[in-house]
Amino acid sequence: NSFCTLLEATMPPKQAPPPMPDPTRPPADLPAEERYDWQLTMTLARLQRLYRENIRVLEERFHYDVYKPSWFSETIVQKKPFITFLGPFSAGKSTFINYLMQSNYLLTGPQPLTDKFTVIMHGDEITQIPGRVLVADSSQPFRGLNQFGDSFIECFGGLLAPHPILKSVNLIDTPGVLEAAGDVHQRRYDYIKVCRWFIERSDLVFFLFDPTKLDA
Ligand SMILES: Nc1nc2c(ncn2[C@@H]2O[C@H](COP(=O)(O)OP(=O)(O)OP(=O)(O)O)[C@@H](O)[C@H]2O)c(=O)[nH]1
Ligand SMILES: [Mg+2]
Repeated sequence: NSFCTLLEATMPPKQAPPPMPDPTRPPADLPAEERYDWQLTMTLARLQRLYRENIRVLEERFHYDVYKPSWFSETIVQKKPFITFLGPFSAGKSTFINYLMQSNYLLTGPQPLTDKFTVIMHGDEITQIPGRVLVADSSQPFRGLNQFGDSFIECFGGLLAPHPILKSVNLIDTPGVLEAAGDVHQRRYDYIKVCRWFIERSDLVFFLFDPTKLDA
């Protein structure tokens, strides 16, 4: 307790934060079709602020993330739903995402191609973000991925793209399951645990299979 009191004494005095709009009362001049999005954005903003002002402070003070990846904070900070694509290699995961985006952002082809877990997020122009940058950014929900080590972080990255779908969701492209491909492609991180991490945080998971290779 005395340690906390000492810490408090060294912290700058708190300034009253500016008031936030009431999420249940959209501006009267807002068109009806934009009301739902406005309410959603405001509710999430308030939740994030509650987290930032009341919980993050405690987490940081007691180094909570050293002991346990912060499940609660990640869920709150994670603003957009995750849609994850899983399945064997060459099932068409990247092709499907490219089709959704009406683009060729992701490499596709008949051999195992995707070698990174890639989070596709909204941005004004196509930009690659190294995994190391994403896992270090406390405003992003990826800090927990540090537990899988450097070998994994090298196989993780972000891609900003300007498609409007990405304003509502984040898409996650994954490297395919390599059962049939032998040791050549053996991974230097725990693929199953990483998949589980993404599945647990996803709102929707697509498993893709090639019906002509169901024996693989
Ligand atoms: N016939 C057919 N071919 C497809 C379809 N979807 C993808 N392909 C082809 O299948 C191959 C593999 O597609 P990818 O999208 O790279 O597969 P992936 O699941 O991302 O594979 P990895 O990244 O290696 O895990 C490519 O040559 C695609 O052109 C489909 O619906 N029908
Ligand atoms: Mg792929």
